[in-house]
Amino acid sequence: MKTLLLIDLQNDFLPGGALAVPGGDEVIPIVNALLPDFDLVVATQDWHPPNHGSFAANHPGRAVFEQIDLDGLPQTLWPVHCVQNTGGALFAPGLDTRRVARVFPKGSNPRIDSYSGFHDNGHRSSTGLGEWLKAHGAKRLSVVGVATDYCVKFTVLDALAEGFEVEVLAAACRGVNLAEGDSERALEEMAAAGARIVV
Ligand code: VGL
Ligand code: ZN
Repeated sequence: MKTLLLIDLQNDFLPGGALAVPGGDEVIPIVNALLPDFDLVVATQDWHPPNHGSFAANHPGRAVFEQIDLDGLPQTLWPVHCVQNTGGALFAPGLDTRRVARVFPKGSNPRIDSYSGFHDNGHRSSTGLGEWLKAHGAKRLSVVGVATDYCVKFTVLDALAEGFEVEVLAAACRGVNLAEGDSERALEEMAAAGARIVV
């Protein structure tokens, strides 16, 4: 059984969006073409309330991409993005969502960010994704989406820790690359943790 995980393929992460990932739009047709190869397709959706602590705008005097401490965890400050029930949080219009069996929202607690589709960044609570996948018989996961250096990376690391066999389809992933090479380093970290990187 083959399972595909679509990570955050949302308007705000595509060119023109609030937190645009360079080339994010290029993965949409690649993902659409992959869909028929999979038995089970699941998507994550970054889904923040307007007062989310990861938004620079909610920290007077702080700028986008600065690092702060948020409830005891290091937090990169982002532009306001993927606000619940806004167009930016919607899946890319070109994405074929008909075969998505279930969507797992994440990042709804204003006090903590959630890059991984499985847990928040402090592993304080679970989205239910791991349990759901296991209940549906998934053992091997293929992962695509954005951003390679944030949500893809942390989803893959958590998936490995939960005992899934994981492959990253790198051609269908794009990164933010706040620092040059971040996506390459993220792929190396995922490989070192046991993921197979398919180029
Ligand atoms: C993401 C930064 C903030 C991602 C989400 O989808 O990689 N990155 N929120
Ligand atoms: Zn976010």
